[in-house]
Amino acid sequence: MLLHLNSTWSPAKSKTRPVVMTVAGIDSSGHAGLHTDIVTQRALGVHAASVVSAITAQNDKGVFNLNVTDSAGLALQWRANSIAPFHVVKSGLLASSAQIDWLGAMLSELSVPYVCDPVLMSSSGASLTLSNTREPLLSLLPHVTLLTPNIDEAEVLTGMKINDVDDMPSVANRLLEWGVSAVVIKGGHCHYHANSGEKYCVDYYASPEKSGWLASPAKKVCAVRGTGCAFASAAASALAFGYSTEDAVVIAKMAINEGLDGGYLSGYGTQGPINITQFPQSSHALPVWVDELNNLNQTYEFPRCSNTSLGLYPVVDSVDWIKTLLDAGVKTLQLRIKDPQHPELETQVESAVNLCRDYDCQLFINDYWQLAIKYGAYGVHLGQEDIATADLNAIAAAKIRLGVSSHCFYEVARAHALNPSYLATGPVFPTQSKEMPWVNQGTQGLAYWRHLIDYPLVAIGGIDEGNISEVIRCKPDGIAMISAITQHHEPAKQVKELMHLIAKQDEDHAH
Ligand code: 3NM
Repeated sequence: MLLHLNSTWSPAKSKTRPVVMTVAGIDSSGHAGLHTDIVTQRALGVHAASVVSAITAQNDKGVFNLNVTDSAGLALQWRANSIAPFHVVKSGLLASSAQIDWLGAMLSELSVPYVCDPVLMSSSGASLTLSNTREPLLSLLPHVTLLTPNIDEAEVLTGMKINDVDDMPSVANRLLEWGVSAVVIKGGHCHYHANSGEKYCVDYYASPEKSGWLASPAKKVCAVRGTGCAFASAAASALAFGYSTEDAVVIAKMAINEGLDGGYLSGYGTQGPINITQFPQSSHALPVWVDELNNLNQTYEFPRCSNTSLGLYPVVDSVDWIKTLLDAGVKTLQLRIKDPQHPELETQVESAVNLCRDYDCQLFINDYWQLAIKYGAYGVHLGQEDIATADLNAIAAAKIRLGVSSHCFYEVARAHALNPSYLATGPVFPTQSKEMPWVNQGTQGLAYWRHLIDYPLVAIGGIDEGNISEVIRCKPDGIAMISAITQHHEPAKQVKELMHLIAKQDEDHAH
């Protein structure tokens, strides 16, 4: 089940939590390893069960002792934890080939996701394993749902060199060829310098279905450790909630960004731990997702909506509908004609644009951005599939507003890269008007996005007169609807009543 957590959500209120089983080592300094895994997983809202692979004596200066658990000890911890179901397995330090072989045997009997953080050495540079574990780790790769190496680890595993970020995709592809379902190579201090002068921390994600770059502006932070453990733990927690691997890496990057801001020096050393304290929820932590690294050189400046309170936002498929709704007083509209072969497509767009201009109504044309440019529409609304193919520069140059659909963290991060005029999020409730592979977000999900997103936010999907009050309480800027208007026996009356409800609650909020 996919769970969205709203801004006031607290793990303590939740009676049942998914479980992540982590196999990793204890770092006595408390800066990394299992300490970081447990703190991060609990902060994100899952239960952290653990299998201790090794107890290390270490600090910022080095590793002074490595006490490795034998296979019988590992098996007993695993078995003790297995009396209850667990939802994801996460591994950090696996300190010997015997431990890796043992974990491989356990995983071959399981079907839960497995996040592998291939820890090979401490950040002080000291080895943390009894022997070279590269070969045994390679044999684990076919079990891996998400592999999270840093640059050094990706180089050791593949034997390939990463001199700069451009080298990351071929290394990730090699790891996919070797059997992992998805990999994210964390760029760490290997920054990307965009033409704008902005320096980005970038991670490269690849799976057979999707690939792309997660980027956040590089920060000046104190010397924190444990970021690798925290990233993998946050991603494992997200997978335990049912998120996809793309969403999991966006959530993990957000958690890291928040945890870096909260990082501190521990008092007895020159370093300290990353400090993740919550399921991520600050807008500045949201990375951008770009399909190509070069897209980071592109900054878009779509005009803002004149009236950012978009209000009731009917989505209709003809000029006849538009006339009716303009007369009823609607101020934001979308023309959505799904058939590109529609015989009157172009005249419908032209008439709709002219009519809405006369009524001072913000009209968005769904999909047909060339026609929107040709007739000078107020805005264009694009789905995620269209982002890669539409000429966004031409839309921006025509000074046409851009609205983008989103359904999950990955899509929000991808839209964020475009700096759109508004972001639509859905489906809030079950809808019959569009084929919908996405889980309903509910009002909890909508409230979460409202808290996180700085853009004008449009709620869509399954909204009607029965549930609109719940939606209004989440304070989206626009409420988009199809069937509750187009299938109503008195659409003009329906629209007036819905607009009245929105205006009334807006007034109540203002007082
Ligand atoms: N987009 P109704 S839901 C066009 O979630 C559309 O992106 C959605 O229709 C999304 O108001 C949707 O009848 C259909 O449920 C909305």
